[in-house]
Amino acid sequence: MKIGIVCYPTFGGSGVVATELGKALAAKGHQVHFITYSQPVRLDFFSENLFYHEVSVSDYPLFEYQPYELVLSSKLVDVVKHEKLDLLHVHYAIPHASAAYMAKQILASQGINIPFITTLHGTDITLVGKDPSFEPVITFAINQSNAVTAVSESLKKDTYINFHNIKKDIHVIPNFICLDEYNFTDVKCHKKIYAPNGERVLIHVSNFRKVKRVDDVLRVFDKVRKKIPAKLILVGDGPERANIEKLCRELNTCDDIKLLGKIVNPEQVLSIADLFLLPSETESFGLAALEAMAAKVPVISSNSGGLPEVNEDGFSGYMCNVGDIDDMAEKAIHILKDDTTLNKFKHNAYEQAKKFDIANILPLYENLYKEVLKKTKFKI
Ligand code: GMT
Repeated sequence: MKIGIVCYPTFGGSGVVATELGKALAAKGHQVHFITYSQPVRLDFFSENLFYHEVSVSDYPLFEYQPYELVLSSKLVDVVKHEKLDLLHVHYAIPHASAAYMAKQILASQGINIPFITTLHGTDITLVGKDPSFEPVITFAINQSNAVTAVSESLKKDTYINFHNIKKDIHVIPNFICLDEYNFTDVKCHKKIYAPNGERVLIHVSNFRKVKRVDDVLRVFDKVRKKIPAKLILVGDGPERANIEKLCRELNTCDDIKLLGKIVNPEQVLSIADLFLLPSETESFGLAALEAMAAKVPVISSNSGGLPEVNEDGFSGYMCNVGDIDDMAEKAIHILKDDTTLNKFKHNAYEQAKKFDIANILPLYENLYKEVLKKTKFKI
């Protein structure tokens, strides 16, 4: 198949999922064309089946806001036509689903039939999308998609709750992980850099937005290190960074915390950690938790959104109510207190990650593509 993928090319989980999906499809012999405003961060190598088409919006003094969606639609028309794509798969509804709809209509007027699949990732539904300033367009674009997927049962449910006029049947296809990329042998050596005296290493990876509750990460860590020698690694960056730095000074924990900034492939740093903290307000799936488990790191997460579909309470880690830092710290101390318990949780975390191996999930997307193509082949 010839597939066009539209996504946010930056550090967000939806872009990571879209890029890894494209790479896996290309490895299976499909031709994959990424259509985005910059090269996806994890698309940094050559493959005969992978192509990248940049969407560039030219600046004009009249535009206070650049019309990205229109330029994207035009680019989609061009790429579909000239690369003879079979279908488009857009990740994150805003504004990708409506841009795909527009391209589809333009192409239909030229006798070209291009179906599009929309994958809902989270905040496009739970935060931004349900805002009245977006809602009618999102509802329309979802209904016009040839198929819609959501990354968890929880997100599917939230979509029907937040958008009353959705008529589409939503397929749940969970996020996935490429387990082969998590096979490190030099863990002990790297761990010494951050934990020279054998301290336990806690880690958090996110885009440091309010919804991630990074301040809870610091407070939990503060409680843990009062009982167990520990270090904290923070990977990522974002709007809460300044508040986090202020809080670590207030708690007097800065010497035990390393802020590493944005890291394109966090697998290696995850592999030196003993415990991952994800106390988010909401998380449609929590790809970061799955990445941690693939690196054999148990997870203490909140129990909101799709997290219960990813983290198994008492097995791959624990789940606590949002904001319950005492409970999170208590569960963290339980996991970290001795090597036998920690190793059991590490083993379980990896077992849990195996359920989401790409080998299990990729066929779900391929089958959906085939189904969509069969249904739409002769329709314009
Ligand atoms: O809202 C975000 O955090 C960004 C978004 C993204 O584009 O990375 O993340 C969402 O999609 C991820 C991939 O499907 C999920 O793993 C995250 O849970 C989800 N974030 C939220 O629901 C907050």
